[in-house]
Amino acid sequence: MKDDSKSKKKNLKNQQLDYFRVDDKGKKLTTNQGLKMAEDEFSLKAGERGPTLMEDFHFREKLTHFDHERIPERVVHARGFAAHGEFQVYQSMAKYTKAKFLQDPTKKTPVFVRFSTVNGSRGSADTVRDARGFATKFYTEEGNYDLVANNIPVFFIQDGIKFPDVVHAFKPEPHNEIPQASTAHDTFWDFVANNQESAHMIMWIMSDRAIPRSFRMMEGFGVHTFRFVNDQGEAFFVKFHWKPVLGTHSIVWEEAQTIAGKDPDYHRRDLWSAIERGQFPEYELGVQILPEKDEFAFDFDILDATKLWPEEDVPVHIIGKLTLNRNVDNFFAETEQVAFHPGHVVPGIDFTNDPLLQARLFSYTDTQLLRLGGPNFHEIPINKPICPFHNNQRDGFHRQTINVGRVDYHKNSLAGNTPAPASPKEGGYTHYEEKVEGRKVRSRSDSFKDHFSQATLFWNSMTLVEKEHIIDAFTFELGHVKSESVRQQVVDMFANVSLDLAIPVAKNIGANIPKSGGSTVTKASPALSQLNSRKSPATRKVAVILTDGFNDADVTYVLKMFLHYGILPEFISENLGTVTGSSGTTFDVQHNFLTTDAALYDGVYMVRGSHENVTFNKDAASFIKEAFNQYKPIGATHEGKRWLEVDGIGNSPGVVMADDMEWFAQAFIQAMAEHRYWQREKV
Ligand code: HDE
Repeated sequence: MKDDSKSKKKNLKNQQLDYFRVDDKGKKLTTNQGLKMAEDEFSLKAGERGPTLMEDFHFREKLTHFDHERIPERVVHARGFAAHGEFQVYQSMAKYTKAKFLQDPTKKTPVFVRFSTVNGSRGSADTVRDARGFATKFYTEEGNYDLVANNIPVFFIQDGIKFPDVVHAFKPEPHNEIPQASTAHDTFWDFVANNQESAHMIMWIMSDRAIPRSFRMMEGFGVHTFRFVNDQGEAFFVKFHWKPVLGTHSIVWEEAQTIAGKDPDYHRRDLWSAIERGQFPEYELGVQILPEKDEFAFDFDILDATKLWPEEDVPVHIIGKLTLNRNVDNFFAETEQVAFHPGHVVPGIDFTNDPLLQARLFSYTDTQLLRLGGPNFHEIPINKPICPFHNNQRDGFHRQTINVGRVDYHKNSLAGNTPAPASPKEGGYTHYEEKVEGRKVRSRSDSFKDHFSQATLFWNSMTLVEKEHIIDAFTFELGHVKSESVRQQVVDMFANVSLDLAIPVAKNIGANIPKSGGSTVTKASPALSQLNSRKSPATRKVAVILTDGFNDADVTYVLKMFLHYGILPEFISENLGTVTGSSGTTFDVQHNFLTTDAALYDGVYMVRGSHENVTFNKDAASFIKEAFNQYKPIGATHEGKRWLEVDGIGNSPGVVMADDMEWFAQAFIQAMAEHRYWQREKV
């Protein structure tokens, strides 16, 4: 598998980045001016115990550079992780769009994808409750196209002028900068209660969608309604979706909290190591397409970013595949410096009048000017188009291009009036000629005023267990809100979504039961429930717990089956080093119970061995209990079964015990594909 990944790596590189890659290994140390230095440990001093001299240019250069190593973190989506890959369309989309990268199924377009949390700082934990960013830069032959998406299909607000308000409210409170990367505080919920357009997004944020299992198991949504335009100038409304091939899956809240402490880099590590192993993450691109004549065919406004198009009403057509197949060489140069912008489009992709989208078209360049220190950020290798680009823009901080010649204006005669605008036939971008008329007003169309119907649609679409998780999440969040008034306002607000939601939450947090509320919306959209998503045992991580003297043949057989299904075993024993079976087989031990936690695994396989250790046995029993309470598959063979005798775990759903190894392997792998056994009562 490894060799395969290496050869793919070679083929799929974005060639232009190669030019900038520098490998320092084996080289002599120089200053930034290229001067070889004979000493790098001691500053230049007047006498061995004397003061450092101003003359020491090497010391000054090294320290000055270090002092300036940080740039401002992104104001939102500060914590992120990215990888390179490729995109390939399944069939030509010429009927709907002239975008060249969506025409030819044999063509691979290089991409760079950055995943992120929204709220926390750069150093915050990966598994916090939050939306996730899913931003893709397609390096197309017609210029860069950025699909700057989230893993939630709707947004908190309808008009971009409110973005600073919602972000101020969800960030740590300004007087004491608490809490980090969490919405469980007064100002956020005060915003929610007083800006009720947030209701639908809040339902998603309180759901399991906000605690994904992996970046590899998240959907992505363009959120806004965009436009496709074909060669004949015909336009269609379009919504973009990414569907992960492994399905959409989450962790449970207790795990999210434990992992935030045990492995704050959980999602980073997961993505990085999947790519290193050659288990390349894959996502299919889906589009919902509406002809222009259907603009007003719905009971919501398609320009309203707090609304989704139910997939049952407007089907998602799968049109291509994204594969992430190469990790970055350098986090700062690539992941930190990449600059996305919803306004980076190519011919065939255009905007609509969604007021949230319109605001984004301003904000993203503006933010890069500060973050990346000037107007030339498009020259940073990760941002540079792979096609040639020419215009009369010049100068500015950190300019790299050396434009030759004296003509830097348009129109001109001295350079034959070049660079010259390209006609549409030559690939020149023209904006879709939408007819627009109206008075200048600061107001919102009445068609944007229903804030609750789709929040209820979402609630109606959840299974019982997903609903329970939403109630628990509201309880956790509001339980951290100090203001009784804010708590009550939120409960009363969500009574408009469902009393089945608002009443239990009110009880849990000691608020008054709402006197009115309820919804007449009975519609559900099964596509919104994650439990209807694809399931697979592939890339799931199993803790294999064993001691010396285990049954070699049995364990080897099960591991062979794991490998076959792409399941990843990790060995836990008394000590790191090796563990030895009764016939002498040895395995490398990655962890003991002090260095890991059940929350970090998708399942547990209990092997045990002949060696008995009272403390280890006790720790093993609590490890199993934790995995059991997180509804994970548990398997045990031979001696391992004795660990399951605690608290009647043995007879529960998703617990596989057997001595027939063939049967065991099949049943346990099937249980791994099931992921969670919600029907279990906690012990
Ligand atoms: Fe963003 N957003 N956003 N956003 N957004 C940024 O741009 C903004 C919105 C999204 O990995 C910033 O370069 C406004 C929706 C992602 O680098 C900033 C509004 C969606 C990323 C900005 C929105 C997103 C950003 C901060 C409302 C889902 C991370 C740093 C009008 C479709 C990209 C930066 C990356 C980042 C502004 C709303 C997705 C400040 C004003 C809706 C994935 O420019």
